[in-house]
Amino acid sequence: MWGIVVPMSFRFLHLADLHIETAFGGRIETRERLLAATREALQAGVDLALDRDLHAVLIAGDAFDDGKLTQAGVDFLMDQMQRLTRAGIHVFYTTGNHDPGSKQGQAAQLGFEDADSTAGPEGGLHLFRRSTPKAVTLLDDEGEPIAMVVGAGHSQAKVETNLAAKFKRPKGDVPVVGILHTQVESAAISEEHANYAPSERKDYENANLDYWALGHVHKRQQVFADMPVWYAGNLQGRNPKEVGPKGGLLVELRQGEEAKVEFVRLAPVEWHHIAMADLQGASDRDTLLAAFEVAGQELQQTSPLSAQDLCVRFIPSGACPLSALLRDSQSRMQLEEELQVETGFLEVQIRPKQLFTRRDLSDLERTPSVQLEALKLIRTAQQDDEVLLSIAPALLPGNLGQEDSRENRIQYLRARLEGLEEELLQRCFSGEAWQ
Ligand SMILES: [Mn+2]
Repeated sequence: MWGIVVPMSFRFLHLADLHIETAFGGRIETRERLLAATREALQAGVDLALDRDLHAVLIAGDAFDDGKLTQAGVDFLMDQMQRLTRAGIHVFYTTGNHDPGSKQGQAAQLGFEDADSTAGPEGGLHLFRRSTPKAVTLLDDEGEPIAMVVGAGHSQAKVETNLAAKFKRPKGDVPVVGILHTQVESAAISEEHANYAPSERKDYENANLDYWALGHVHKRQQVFADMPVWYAGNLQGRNPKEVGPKGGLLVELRQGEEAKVEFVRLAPVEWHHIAMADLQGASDRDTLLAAFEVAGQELQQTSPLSAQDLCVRFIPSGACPLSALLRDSQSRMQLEEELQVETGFLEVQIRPKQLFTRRDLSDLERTPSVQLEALKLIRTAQQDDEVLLSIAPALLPGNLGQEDSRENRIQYLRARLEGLEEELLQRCFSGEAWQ
């Protein structure tokens, strides 16, 4: 409506952990495809930024692995950056543990400028490589502020100080975005990443920003349900652990409103896990192969990607008459090759997990093994309190305290043994006892 000024929104793409040109596992074909895929994913992100006419692209660290980026990689990266700046799109790049910002490091030599306090309407490449946060105000054609981006970088490879704690909301009535490579200690799968620049909930509460573009943990997630703190995850899954669609977060911020965050799929290749828990009927090799193929087809039908862009890890578990075949690395490799040809997937892996062949208990009785003896001992201890107490150490680490009565000790010890019988049985059944 005329006369009402709608506050301008700040629109950007949040990317992180590009790891362009890093080594991968898998077949040679898979490695080559993934190498190209990391580049294609970035290119797709740049295409999207141009297409949507965004204000900025934020790269939250680990754009590459320092010392491993070839000249071709540098050229590619900078070509993409220049496509953005030519279109008036700013790039804010903060350094991480893999691409630290020391003078000798590659990040400092790419051609980015150390972040200044303002950025005009023409596009620019802004680098945060020092541990003290710096605020950049983005200005529109009229010189009016649109938003502020506050960033700090890793100045060397192993930053152990909390960088997030140094962030403060700058004054002004435009949206403020923080960009940082950090290990938020409570984030999902954070235990799989090195604890660099560790941060915690209260840092984000104190800073009170409108959005945090984080990098480091490769799993995409909103870190706190009640705060706009996000990991974009890595851009392209590079190994079997990095499953599912990968890409970036498209963010729209309006002063006084909640951030609008939308995931955009950019990775051209995806890793998937397929759990195969129902293989009891697979008593011959052909039936087994067919079961894998059917599961593969189901994945294919739900994925927009073509078979040659899917890397699949099958995880057979539970009872299966052919568990020995699947557990033997040589025959498993042959199965993987056949499945790869049959399905057309880029990569096929089979990784059994707690797979066993069901046998009669009487089978166990006939074959002496240490597992069987342990099984018997546990059964006795479960039934006979004296035996249970006799095998327990005098000092128990549990929180028994003043409650250290006979009754409580027994209860505590029983709880410790729970599930152990099942585990041993499985080991006996899986044939481990005889190998
Ligand atoms: Mn990292």
